[in-house]
Amino acid sequence: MAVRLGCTPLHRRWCARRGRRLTLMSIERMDPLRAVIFDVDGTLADTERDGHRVAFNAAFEAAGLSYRWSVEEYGVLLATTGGRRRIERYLQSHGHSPTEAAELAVTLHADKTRRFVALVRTGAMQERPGTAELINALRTEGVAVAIATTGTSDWVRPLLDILFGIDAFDVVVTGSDVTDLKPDPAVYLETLVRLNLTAADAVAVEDSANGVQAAVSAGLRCVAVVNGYTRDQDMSGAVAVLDDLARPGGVSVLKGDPQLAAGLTVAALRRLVRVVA
Ligand code: XBP
Ligand code: MG
Repeated sequence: MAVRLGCTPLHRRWCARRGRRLTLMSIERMDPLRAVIFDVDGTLADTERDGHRVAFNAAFEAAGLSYRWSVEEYGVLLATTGGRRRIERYLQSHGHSPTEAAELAVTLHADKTRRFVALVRTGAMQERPGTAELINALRTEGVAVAIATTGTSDWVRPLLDILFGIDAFDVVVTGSDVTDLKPDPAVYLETLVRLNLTAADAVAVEDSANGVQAAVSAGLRCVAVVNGYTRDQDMSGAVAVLDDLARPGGVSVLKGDPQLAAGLTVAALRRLVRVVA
């Protein structure tokens, strides 16, 4: 467990010398869990298969291109994070020149983003079970809630607002805010800067190997909550792996503390932030 200034003997002596009592703020600082940083796609909502994939295909069709990404093929393409980069690489592997692929990817991705926002606004994207309850519980207990996603800001904000209310989040960092996407740690490092916290103060919740790698490279402890696309990925960097955040009757613990079978709670996250990475 990281020892924080607010709970060291030095800090107590410092307070005593100045005639100050340990204030409520100091006591709050004793909470080892200061923030939980959530990924969005696949973690807070199952957006990929029936959301982004459908919007990518509609954009191909509207542009007069015959490409269609099947459920299975899309699972492989997800290895490339970032929708624009995903399209660009795919087009290059299908005979488009690098210049043409790059230009087409920009327009296709802009159209895909508009279509995905429209889909989100129909209410088609649902939060994963237990996410809203966990976010509310964290807020009630004074733990900051943040977002670190590769997704584009134009759809991330409306989705978060519809599912949880945008005010539920203290910090939202998206793929539009950083140059390097997951598995690069940039989005997590930027989130920690905006939270004004160190990695020892927070836990990340992710669904994919790329996401776990990004969080762990930023020095964070990370819990993976897998889904159909990510269940068989390498999650060795995660301190725990679950098949869901919450489920009546409990979740399956694929790695980590068996107590997590009760689901991902604030108490469980407090235990995880103490795990020696
Ligand atoms: C999500 C992504 C994104 C989404 C599509 O990764 O890689 O590209 O698939 O969103 P993560 P955009 O969950 O690890 O953040 O089209 O806006 O990129
Ligand atoms: Mg994800």
